[in-house]
Amino acid sequence: MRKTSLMAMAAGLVLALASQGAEAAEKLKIGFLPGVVDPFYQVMQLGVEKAAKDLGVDVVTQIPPTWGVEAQTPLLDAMVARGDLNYIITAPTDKDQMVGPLQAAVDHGIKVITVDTFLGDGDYVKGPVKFPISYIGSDNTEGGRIAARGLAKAIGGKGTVYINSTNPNVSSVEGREKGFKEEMAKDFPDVKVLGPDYNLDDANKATQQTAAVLAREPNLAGAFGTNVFSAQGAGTAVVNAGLGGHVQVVAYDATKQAIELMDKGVVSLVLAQKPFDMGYMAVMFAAADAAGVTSLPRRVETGFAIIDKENVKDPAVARFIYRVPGK
Ligand code: T6T
Repeated sequence: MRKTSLMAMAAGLVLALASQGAEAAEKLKIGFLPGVVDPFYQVMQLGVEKAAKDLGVDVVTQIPPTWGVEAQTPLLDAMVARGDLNYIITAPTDKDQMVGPLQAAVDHGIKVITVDTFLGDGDYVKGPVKFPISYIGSDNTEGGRIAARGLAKAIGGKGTVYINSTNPNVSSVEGREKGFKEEMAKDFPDVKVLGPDYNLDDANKATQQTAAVLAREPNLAGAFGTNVFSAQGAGTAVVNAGLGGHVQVVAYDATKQAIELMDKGVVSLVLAQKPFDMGYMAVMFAAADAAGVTSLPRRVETGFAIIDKENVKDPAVARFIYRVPGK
């Protein structure tokens, strides 16, 4: 969704909140708990903060230094213990293990919106987990299919490709792996898929893992990095091995580094998610819920910008590269 139309919706919401009386707007306090420190969530935070400013709500942000339930749960527990939050906007770092801690937040009267990753199977109407107001994020299975088509095209429809990913049981990357494998099996029978290896969201580990695959598979044609650190590691290993342009890399997440690797001919396709929109919309949803809206969609797909060498200079596309002022 374009930022301008988000702003227009927010303006309507401000009026709705105002008509409820200033008190309701003043009372709203939101906790923002993303997955980890990375450019994707930093851009999401910009969206959260912009919406909070536009809508006149308070936000408290806690960002786990590393990916995982062990790092995220204590921060969540501390948010709940504050006792002053009405909503928590979060990216659960495990689709099953974060159900209990987030259910505890709900039991303390805090409403939950998940962004980027979901709980259970992501179907908050009919699935096993129903308490979040909504999931706002990418259709990651579709993103995996797009990545597969892009990589298959880049390698001429045949050869061996490799997936480097972060962790099992994370809805986002799991969807990407699934979509990628399904699409290759369906439409590209001459492409063999290796992996995934799990790097635990560590770019150095992703580099080592990809280097090991390059060493034992001299004919490797391509690699798919399923997020910022996976793509960074895969790209770096290809560069270190002097195989830029010979081994094609598809990168999920539009970091500056992924774009630089595309300029060097190492990365052939970059999938930009819309983290700003995810953050902005999540705050809007919280405000709308607080204003009494009872028909909010339980799932919102925010879409992609698909970036390649041909369109990377087009401002309509380049605006989706993850840019964090001062970083
Ligand atoms: O790819 C994003 C996010 O969508 C995923 O859930 C976790 O990794 C990132 O934050 C990128 O590092």
